Amino acid sequence: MLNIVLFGPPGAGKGTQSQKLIERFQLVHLSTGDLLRSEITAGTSLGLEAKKLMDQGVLVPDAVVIGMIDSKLNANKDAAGFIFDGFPRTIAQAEALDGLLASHSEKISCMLSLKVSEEELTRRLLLRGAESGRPDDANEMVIRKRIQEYESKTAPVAGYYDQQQKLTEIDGIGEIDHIFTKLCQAIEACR
Ligand code: B4P
Repeated sequence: MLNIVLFGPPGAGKGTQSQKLIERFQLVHLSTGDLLRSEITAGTSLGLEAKKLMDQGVLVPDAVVIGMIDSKLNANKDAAGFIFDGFPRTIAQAEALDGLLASHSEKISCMLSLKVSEEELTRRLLLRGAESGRPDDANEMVIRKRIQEYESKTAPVAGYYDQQQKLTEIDGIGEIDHIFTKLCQAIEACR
């Protein structure tokens, strides 16, 4: 199996690039952001709780997202592999993911980390907020909070994979297709 963690701050291009990578490599896309937004749209109690946190720009509890990933792994046992988009976002989530994959005799192949400046992230997210109306993209204060959450809780996850020699950093500024080519090259190198 090819199991890729696509990593980076909010607005780095994870969702954008995941769409292209799943087509190229025939992988199952697991985005915890998308899974949480589906729960919100469905009006479940999990979705209602998550919405309060997401609208403030803070992370939802580890146990919630780990549970969602666990059930998706179990539902896709025949997959050629997975792209984890926006997960893991804490060290506890990274450790849990290793445990879940090990229980299926699997492991992470590599982590690809998109590097983008805070100024560019804010510009992209405000633009998307204006176009899509996504509440956590509409307000600059919330965007700054999401970037702070990333710096304090999520950025250390890159070190976790670096210790396992699975981390590749990619410049996430520039043409989407050019960044996609660099991601594909990095995936070919880690297969
Ligand atoms: P996510 O849905 O994961 O949101 P995100 O990180 O902001 O989006 P992403 O990074 O995928 O956006 P993209 O770059 O594709 O999370 C939302 C919230 O859910 C979190 O704040 C948190 O509360 C919660 N959550 C999710 N997962 C969690 C977890 N594991 N644990 C706890 N809480 C969790 O796109 C951004 C924009 O940039 C787009 O408009 C795109 O068109 C544009 N863009 C992309 N590439 C570009 C490029 N090269 N040049 C110019 N623009 C580009």
